[in-house]
Amino acid sequence: MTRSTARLSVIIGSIGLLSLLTIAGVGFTQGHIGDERAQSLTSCGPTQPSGTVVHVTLSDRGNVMMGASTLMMVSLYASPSTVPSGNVTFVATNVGGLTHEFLVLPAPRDGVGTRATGVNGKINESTSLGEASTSCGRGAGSGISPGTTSWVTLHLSPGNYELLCDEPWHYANGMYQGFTVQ
Ligand SMILES: [Cu+2]
Repeated sequence: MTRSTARLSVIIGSIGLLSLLTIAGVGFTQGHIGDERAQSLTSCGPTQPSGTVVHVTLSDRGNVMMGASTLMMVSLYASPSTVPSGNVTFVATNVGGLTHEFLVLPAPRDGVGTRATGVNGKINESTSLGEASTSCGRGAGSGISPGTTSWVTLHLSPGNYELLCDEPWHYANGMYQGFTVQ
């Protein structure tokens, strides 16, 4: 058993307890977060988006810290998920309560969701084609704050891609989606 496998086992063993804590946390804070979302969602976005526009929703429903790792309910939803080749403008809006990112990478050989996660909870971003990861602005940055939007335009060839968030442990908790360029 490798060190990372051992760590994964510990995490999986804790899911039952953490799920209960997460559900309790969501129930407690839901109303408050909802109010904040309504007030903080801004209208920032690209003024003249190039090519096909893909709207990406980044969301979460509370989280629980445990040592260096975090388990959470996070999701990434992009629509449409199939587009023609050429310029694609991704407009990513964070409707959750945590900071998120948005990255575009070629799909991994073994399929969407199969990337290895390092001990820091992040994937290897070296093949990233581009990202929208700033608050109310275009391109890379230090993350998309709750209630804000980031965007990026990429020229994509036909193929299979993976859209993901690489805040620590978000990918490992399912924050990715397959994306097809025809
Ligand atoms: Cu995220």
